[in-house]
Order: sequence, then structure tokens, then C-alpha cells
Amino acid sequence: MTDQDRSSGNTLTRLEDVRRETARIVAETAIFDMHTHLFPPAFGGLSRWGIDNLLTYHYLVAEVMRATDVSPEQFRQMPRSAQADLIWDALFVRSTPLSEATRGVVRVLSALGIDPAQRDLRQAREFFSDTTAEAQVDLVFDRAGVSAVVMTNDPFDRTESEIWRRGRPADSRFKAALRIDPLLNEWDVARQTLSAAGYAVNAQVDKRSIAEARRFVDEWIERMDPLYLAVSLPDDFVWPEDSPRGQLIEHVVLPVCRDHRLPFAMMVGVRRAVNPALGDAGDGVGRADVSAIQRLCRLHPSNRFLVTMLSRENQHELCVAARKFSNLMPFGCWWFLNNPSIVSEITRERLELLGPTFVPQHSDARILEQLLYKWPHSRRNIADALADQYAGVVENGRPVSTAEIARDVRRLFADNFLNWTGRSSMVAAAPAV
Ligand code: FIX
Ligand code: ZN
Repeated sequence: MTDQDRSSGNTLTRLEDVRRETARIVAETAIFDMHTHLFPPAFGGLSRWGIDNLLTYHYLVAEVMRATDVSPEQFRQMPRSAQADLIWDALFVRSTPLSEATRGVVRVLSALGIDPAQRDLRQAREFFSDTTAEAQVDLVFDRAGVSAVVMTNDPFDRTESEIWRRGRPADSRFKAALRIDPLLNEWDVARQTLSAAGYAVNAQVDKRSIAEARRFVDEWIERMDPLYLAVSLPDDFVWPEDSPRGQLIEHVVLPVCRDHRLPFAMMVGVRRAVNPALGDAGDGVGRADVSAIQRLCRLHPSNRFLVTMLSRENQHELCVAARKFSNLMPFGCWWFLNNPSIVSEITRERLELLGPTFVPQHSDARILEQLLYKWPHSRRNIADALADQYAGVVENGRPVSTAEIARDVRRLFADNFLNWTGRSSMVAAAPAV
């Protein structure tokens, strides 16, 4: 790169300038949030926002179970507003909100101008009753600097599938991702849904079932126009696998992804229902085998894989695997990893091993306003990790320019994902905030 190239932005040689400019650019660059559980208001009850939903987030449900004597059964039977009151009292009034999930709520309330030190939820409830879902989407996307979010779209969910059958939602800030967990992880359940919808599947994953499952997936791709297909997988996932899941991945998912030029997103390492009484809050984590991912990438070079792993212990191996396979894109610090100390560690090892060729984070937001804490928290850790890398480059004798930093941050926050999903036309559409 010539001096002229670099001079398309200010050239930085002083470390304090590098840190300040990196923090500024990271704070100002628009995010394309590539995995959430958010929905536009047109999805009715699936679209979650507001104080009661924020406080009954399953991360906080797990925490209130440790802080009170209320049993999961008693908690489940309470109305949502009473659950929210209990959580507020136990985790925010009678305790200091130190955990990531509680600190997040404090940040959301502050961002909305609500006093987070109140002893009850009256002020918060008044704020939310004075606005609408639509207005709140505009406000939150704007303040979080998020240009678009990718939903998690489940064709096996009856409520959701009926909404899709009525037509694609009009809000272009919400993109689709076709989630196929039941198809791959619970064939006995999935085949009943398929049969009921008129697909002639058998109990075995035989030729006919494969053809019909393929027809099902093709039709849902047509209906949703997803940016990728996705599944969460347990920590004991292996490849190749002699199972319904192995057959369906090999003969349905991988060919479909090739034909439609879609990546396959695998979220590996979840142990579902470790404590079933806790519902969504009862899932756990296990260390998975990265060699399964490597084999998939090696045996299927024409497929592109987006991969996130839930166990902290798998992160370094996943980076090394991505160095070997350019059809592997590591993404996000998923779920129990989305804590500042771990985001910092993972982002640093990814930058050191992969440069700017990964997707550092997704929010996994389930409730709209969570974008107002998950992204600022992540931005801060990503900015610090990046600034240290740039400082190292400058210390080694090469200046960096603000134009280069802006380009790298755009890659990390939007372009890597959009290019990977073959949606480079959306790259230019993602505005800076
Ligand atoms: O499987 C997933 O997409 C997970 O992210 C969720 O199911 C999980 O409950 C969650 O919300 C994690 O953040
Ligand atoms: Zn998720």
C-alpha cells in the first residue's frame, strides 16, 4: 500500500491517536446483526419488546432462581408482570446488578432515559405504555447503530409458519434465516409436521423422505428468502454421522445450500435441557469436537459454513480450523460467551490468527431493547482488541490510516457476513451511523 492509498484517511502514528480513532470508528460504524431472535411488529406476539419481556429474559430467569426460594414451577405459574416484579426486586433492588445480563438491563434503562435505581417498575412501565412497537423499532435501531438484523425463522413453529404463509414481512430491516433444528435433531417430531403439511415422508430417512424433505426446504427458501440455513447442534456432534441427522445434512442441507448458494450456519455445543424445569433457561454447554467441522469443510469444499461454538475451550481450535479452510467463517461469541471478559479474549485470538476475516459478534437479542446493551458492550471490547492490534502494527514501524480502520471495521460489522452470504449488493446499502 502506498502513502497515497493510506492518505485517503488521516495517517496515524501516535498510539493515543490510534486508540481514540479506533474507538470512534467502532462506535460509529453500522452493524448488520447476523443472528438474533427478533421479529418485526408485523409478527405479532413473536415480536418482543418492553420492560416485562426484558426482565423475564431467560438469562435473568436462571439468575432469579439462584437469588430467591421461588421454584421453577411457582415462577412459571406467575403472570409475566409479576415475574418481572420479582426479578426486579431480587436482582436489582435487593442485590447489585453485577452480572452481564443485569448490567445490560441497567444500560437499556439509562439509554431510554429511565432511572435504573428506582425501587419498582412504575416509571419503566409508563415509558413503554407511551410508545408503540413500530416507534420503538425505529428508536432502538437508530440508537444502537444497527442497520439490519437477521431473525431466526422456524417453519416448524405453527404461529410463525402461518404468518409466513400470508406473505413476506415488509420491513426490510428484518432479514430471514431458515432455522431447521427439528428437521435435523428430532426427525421423529419433524416428520409428523411434514406429513401433516402434505409431504410424503417415511419413518426412515430413505430416498422418498429425502426428496420430500428437500421439497420442504426448497419451498421455505422460496417463501422466506433466507440469508442462510441454520441449526444448533449438541456438543457430541460428529461428522460423518450415521443417523437421520447425518443423512439429512448430507443429502438435503448441503445440496440445497449449494444449489441456492446459501451458507449453512452451525451453532455447536449446546446441551439442551440440562435442567428441564427451567425451560429456555435450562440449556447448558459442552465442549465439542472441532475435527467434525474440519471434516465437513474438507469433504464439502463447495459449501460455505458459518460456525459458532458455545464452549470457551473450542475457540482456539476453531480459529486454527478456519486458517485451514477458507470455506469456514467463525462468527459471534454465543450466549454464555457473550460476556466482556470472554468477548475480549475470543476477539483477540481471532484477530491474531485470522486478521479481519471473521464475524466478531452477533447479538442473539430476543427482546428489541437488548440491542441497546449487547452492542455497546461488544463494541467496547472489539474496539479495545482492535486498538491493541493497530498499536502493535504502529509499534512495528507501519502507520495505519483512519480509512484503513474504517474499512476493517466495516468488514467485521457487515461486509464479511454479507459477502459470505452472497449479498454483496447489501454491502453498500449498510450506511454508517
Ligand atoms: O439456539 C439459539 O439460537 C440460541 O441462541 C438460543 O436458543 C438461546 O436460548 C439464546 O437465546 C442464547 O442467547
Ligand atoms: Zn440464538
